[in-house]
Amino acid sequence: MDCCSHRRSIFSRFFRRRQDSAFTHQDCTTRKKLVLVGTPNVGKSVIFNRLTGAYVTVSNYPGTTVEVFRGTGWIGGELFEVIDTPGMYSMMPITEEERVTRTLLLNERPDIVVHVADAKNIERMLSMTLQLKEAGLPVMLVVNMMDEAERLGRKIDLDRLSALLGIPVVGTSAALNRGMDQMRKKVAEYVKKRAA
Ligand SMILES: Nc1nc2c(ncn2[C@@H]2O[C@H](COP(=O)(O)OP(=O)(O)OP(=O)(O)O)[C@@H](O)[C@H]2O)c(=O)[nH]1
Ligand SMILES: [Mg+2]
Repeated sequence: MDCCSHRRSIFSRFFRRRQDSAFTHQDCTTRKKLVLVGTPNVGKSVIFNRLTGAYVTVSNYPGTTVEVFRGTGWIGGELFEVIDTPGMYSMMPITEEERVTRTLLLNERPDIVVHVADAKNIERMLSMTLQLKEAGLPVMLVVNMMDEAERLGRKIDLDRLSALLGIPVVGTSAALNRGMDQMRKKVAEYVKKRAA
């Protein structure tokens, strides 16, 4: 049994469509890995749904009751495995969910870690960005819910934030499908640059 046959069997159970047979073992071995992290309620799952197609699997992280969602999507001409993690407040875990997210980040060797933050509370979110960076992870910051921040009259200088943090930063309103193309572009650029 190769690494994708379990996934294929789940797919064929739920999606009896011809496309399923197009999912090959090669896709599993060549695709890049993107992990979405951030505190609860910042829009990780909305972004996950925008990035992935219909074929999403959910499984308990080994040895736990915590659910992890995995899907695939094309970004910049490359196939990515996209992983949606449970919300966490810090890299120093307290809850089982936080422990799972931390373990997953350290074990899965992601090509990119996308820290999703709430634009309305951006100051409080940046300590996690720094923790992810200090852990040596390839992190990019997505400042989501820009629509709500704008409604509150808040302005965020994303270029300056990027320069100060030394990582790519992009603003999105995922629920409105705003900024998603720019996010995909920055993800692709970052992953290509790291691989070069
Ligand atoms: N206004 C606005 N609402 C958003 C945006 N993105 C997500 N939301 C809403 O925010 C809520 C939380 O979104 P989720 O995607 O479930 O958040 P999450 O980070 O996955 O939350 P956990 O799984 O609990 O960690 C939902 O009601 C979304 O519709 C956005 O850009 N703008
Ligand atoms: Mg979620």
